[in-house]
Amino acid sequence: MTTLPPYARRREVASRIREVAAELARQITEDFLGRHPDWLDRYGNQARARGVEDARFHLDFLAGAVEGGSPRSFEDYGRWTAGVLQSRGIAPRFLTENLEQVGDALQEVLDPEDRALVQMILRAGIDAAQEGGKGAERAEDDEGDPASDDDLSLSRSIYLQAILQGDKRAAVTVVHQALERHPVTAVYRRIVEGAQVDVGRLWAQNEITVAREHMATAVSQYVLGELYSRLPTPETILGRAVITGVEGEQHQLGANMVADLLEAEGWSVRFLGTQMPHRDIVEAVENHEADAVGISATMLFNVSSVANLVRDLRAAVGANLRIVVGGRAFGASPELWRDMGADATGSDLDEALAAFRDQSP
Ligand code: B12
Repeated sequence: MTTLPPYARRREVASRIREVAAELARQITEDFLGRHPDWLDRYGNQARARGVEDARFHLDFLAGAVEGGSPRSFEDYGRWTAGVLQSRGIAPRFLTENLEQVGDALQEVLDPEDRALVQMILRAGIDAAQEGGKGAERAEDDEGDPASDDDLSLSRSIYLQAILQGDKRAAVTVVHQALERHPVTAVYRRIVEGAQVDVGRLWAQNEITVAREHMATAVSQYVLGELYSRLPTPETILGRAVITGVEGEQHQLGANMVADLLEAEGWSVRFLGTQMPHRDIVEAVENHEADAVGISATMLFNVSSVANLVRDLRAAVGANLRIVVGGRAFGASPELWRDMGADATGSDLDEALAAFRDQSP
């Protein structure tokens, strides 16, 4: 087992991988198509464009896993990618071949002392990909639905059907009915979040189109607005917070939930959405005179963007600002929040709220 180098070193290696990623993705794809000329016959120029895109994705995710020091996150990536490709008719052996190419190409450009770390993390992904995506589905299922036989599970599946049909009224009715019997955090997490995870799984398995996924998410976004209007408005202010995504991150529903529930607890919250230039985030934190900032990232390749924002906030506002980071990107790298200088993390709504209350572990 390779011992992990310190975070600062891992960040440098990740940054080196990102620096060469565009060029390596092109080289790897040319080399792959040279070995498999039939792909050009079958997919035409798309083969090249898609190949470069995929190889770039492998490299960007690998950089995220290296920065996080987390073989498990690249293992998840290997399993997930194998599943996505398999459901589109591409066998896992092509993925493992592609990932082996990534390893070979990186050997040439990395310092000798960094190669073992990168190979160890890459290997976790290759081994998982070899299993052919088995288990990817289960991991997603478990994530959103700890108990499967209660009425919240039933609400989740009715809600899922409603959002897949683009039926706002039905979706709103399901959550309103559930609110009569369950706490609001359970409704957010078990119904809205659970169904969004289902939508992701259906997209990954090629069972719904991107358009359908967008429509379903637009309905959930609307439902969050509806739920917001039903949240309590406490009179005492617990503190002031800014919640935001980072540059490069497009997922914002999770951060939106955290922002709304913090507000319901008594925080004065400004929610910035995502894809904001970091200097504007820093300015918003200063203008709101925030005591705390919540930073959300879903994609593993955005963890360095979160680290950059933490650094910029510390430089501008100082050590007293409470910085809480979270989102799916942190799921398989349990120590990363600490490494990047944040004060706390939380993997779900309850943990997120506790992290702002300064009760995190
Ligand atoms: C909707 C969606 C999109 C939408 C997002 C729109 C929007 N307005 O948010 C769009 C279309 C933009 C999108 C794009 C992409 N997506 Co997408 N997307 C999803 C989907 C289906 C739902 C996301 C969601 O709403 N989840 C529900 C929320 C509530 O959950 P959450 O974000 O995890 O938040 C919770 C916790 O993480 C935590 N939390 C969140 N933020 C914070 C912050 C703090 C401070 C704390 C403490 C806690 C915390 O609390 C929340 C509540 O419990 C997911 C499936 C999934 N499993 O989530 C895929 C998913 C995340 N996407 C995926 C992919 C691959 C992509 C794309 C790469 C697709 C592509 N080829 O273009 C791009 C990447 C874009 C980018 N650069 O960011 C994959 C990621 C797989 C992987 N291995 O990483 C997923 C898992 C789908 C799948 N099963 O394959 N996506």
